[in-house]
Amino acid sequence: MVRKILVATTNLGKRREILSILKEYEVEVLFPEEDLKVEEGSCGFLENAYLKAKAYYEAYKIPTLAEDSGLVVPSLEGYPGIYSSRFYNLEWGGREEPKEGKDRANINKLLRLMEGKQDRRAYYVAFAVLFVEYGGLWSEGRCYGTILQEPVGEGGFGYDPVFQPEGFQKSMAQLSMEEKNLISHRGKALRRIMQMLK
Ligand code: ITT
Repeated sequence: MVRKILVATTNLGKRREILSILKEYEVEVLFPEEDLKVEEGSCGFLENAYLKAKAYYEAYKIPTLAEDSGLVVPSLEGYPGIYSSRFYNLEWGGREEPKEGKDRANINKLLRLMEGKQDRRAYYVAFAVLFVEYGGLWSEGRCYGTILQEPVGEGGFGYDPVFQPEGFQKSMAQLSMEEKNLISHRGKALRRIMQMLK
């Protein structure tokens, strides 16, 4: 029986959401004391989630949950995709100075590249991996929506101010954390893993 889960992420926005998503399950959630430098692979989200979970599991020997996520925009050939966290610094599409922080620089670049695009559809995707001694579990969650013309709202993190989830007239950053977790890629992926664990 898994009673403790180490959540392997350095991203504080993810940490807050994962804590809240896992609240309804009978597991103690732990965070690592130090951040390990984990090299990303070349095969995409699932491989990256697996590599993070495995590295932390090997260091701490506690069942470890990691996720790799991002924003996929089909009219931008799938970018920012696996590069979502450092999109601003990617040569593809031109670099953006992180004067007001990385999240803002990522958003500025995205809005610049979306100028004049008719097709503003996008989706968030999260691949979650739970690594345990005798094997592992993985799941995928998605959240569909569109890219707004301007940032709105203060909640969430990352691209949330410019992402309008399907069925809402608000940006993801205008939803409460509970509302976001109900529909988010992360909420769906994590609840699936916890269902499988049961
Ligand atoms: P860890 O690897 O330590 O978990 P990270 O932020 O580098 O942290 P990822 O490589 O998975 O994690 O990158 C995810 C990026 O995708 C994140 O930094 C945001 O830019 C974006 N993203 C993912 N989920 C998001 C969400 O719910 N809201 C807004 N942006 C999100």
